[in-house]
Amino acid sequence: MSKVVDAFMADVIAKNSTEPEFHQAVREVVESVMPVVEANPVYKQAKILERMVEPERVLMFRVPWVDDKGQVQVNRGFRIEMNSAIGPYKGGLRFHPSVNLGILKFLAFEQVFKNSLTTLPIGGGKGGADFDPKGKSDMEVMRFCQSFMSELFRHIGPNTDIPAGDIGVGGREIGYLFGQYKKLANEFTGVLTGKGLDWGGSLIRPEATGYGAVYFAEEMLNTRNDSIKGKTCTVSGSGNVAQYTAEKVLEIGGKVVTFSDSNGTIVDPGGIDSEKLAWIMELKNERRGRIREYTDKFKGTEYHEGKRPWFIKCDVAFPSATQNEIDVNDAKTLVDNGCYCVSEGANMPTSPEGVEVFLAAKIAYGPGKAANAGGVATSGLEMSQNAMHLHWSREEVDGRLHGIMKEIHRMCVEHGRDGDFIDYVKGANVAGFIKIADTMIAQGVV
Ligand code: NDP
Ligand code: 2IT
Repeated sequence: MSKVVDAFMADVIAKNSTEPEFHQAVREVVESVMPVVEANPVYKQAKILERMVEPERVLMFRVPWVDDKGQVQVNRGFRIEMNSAIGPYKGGLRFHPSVNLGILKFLAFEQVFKNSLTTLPIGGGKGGADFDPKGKSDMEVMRFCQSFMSELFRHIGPNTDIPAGDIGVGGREIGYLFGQYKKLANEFTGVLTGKGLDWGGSLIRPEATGYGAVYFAEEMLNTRNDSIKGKTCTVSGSGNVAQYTAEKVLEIGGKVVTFSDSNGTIVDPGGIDSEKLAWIMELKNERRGRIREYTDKFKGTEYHEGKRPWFIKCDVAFPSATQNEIDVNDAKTLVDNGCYCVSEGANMPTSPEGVEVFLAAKIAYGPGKAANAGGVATSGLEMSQNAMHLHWSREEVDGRLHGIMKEIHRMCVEHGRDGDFIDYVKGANVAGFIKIADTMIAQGVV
């Protein structure tokens, strides 16, 4: 089987030579699903995998804007419309200086399988820009968002392509993007998700990715007659996903001991309680400060410049920052220190060698496309509410989110069980793949 995979990957690499993250994401899926493809001549004849790795459409555009000093700035904007077999393109926008075509293609590819797992009718896409919101004024962010949407608006729509947030794109950015879309399209419609509550947003959407990652961890632990209650958890990042992961861990009775950002990690051996978490939320979301400030505010805590949280002993780890933030050594350190559950809030946070370490150690390892699917699933619920011109209660949305995470877990178990062990990587990839592949066959060669 590995020869077939290598031959397939050689073509993907030759065609997309400068996109290592895309190769990484594709290889992981192809390794899982090649046995299914080889066993089903229909998939082979229809060249399903070959079609899946080719985006349906790639948009790349200039985003010019004027900064507060009156200087003209130019960024590069993208939207990858990856696969619309089961529904309109759906996926977030990332604003970060590291954004390039390959990173967005890896994210769009992951999104296709993730969205398939949500049980909802949503295809996959991703977009963004190499714009760095750090240190920019509100007005600069607004002007950038307006310029970005001035091009993007002609390509998206509530039944075509529905962007949302990701790194660097939260409620503030969605507001500016929505305002500009509405002005240009002359239409008030659910074209973005993650909107404010007063203008079509859904309750629980801000919380959904983090809550979902904890629900998924709890499902994985339940298969081992265990729970997060009383467990020590490490969380990386300090943005949207990290914050609501911590909130749900605390609610269940776990202890959160770390947060981080791209500069370093804070460690609070006594545990980050809900008051301290509220302080972090205010620091990050209102004052847009850095996580190191935590150690000035709270005594008996540590800041480790340039470090990620994985050297801290824990039972459960929630990587919630970015791709490849757990390398092979981090994975070994986690396992050696007794970590036995990893639930990925971030997209592809573990390197392939790190994943091998987790699988070899037979820990409960939930890959991002399953564990963090609660965010996009709740975006799907926001779309349903917009389509019905209705607003569901917190309980209604959270109940549906929880049910979807349980169902994703069930599908992973169905397709990933190997004796007593559950290989969630295989389970998620195969379950996500079959639905898309069968749909592509039903719809013909398009
Ligand atoms: P935010 O922008 O709210 O927060 C991102 C956090 O990650 C920040 O603390 C940031 O630190 C840190 N981070 C970002 N890039 C890097 C980097 N290169 N190295 C180290 N730290 C970094 O984003 P989200 O919380 O929304 O997203 C976090 C992850 O979750 C991403 O992988 C995203 O794709 C994924 N995700 C998000 C969903 C959502 O609904 N928002 C849904 C599913 C997955 P700093 O401030 O220093 O940049
Ligand atoms: O990676 C992701 O799933 C997201 N950033 C959320 C996408 C969405 O459309 O809500």
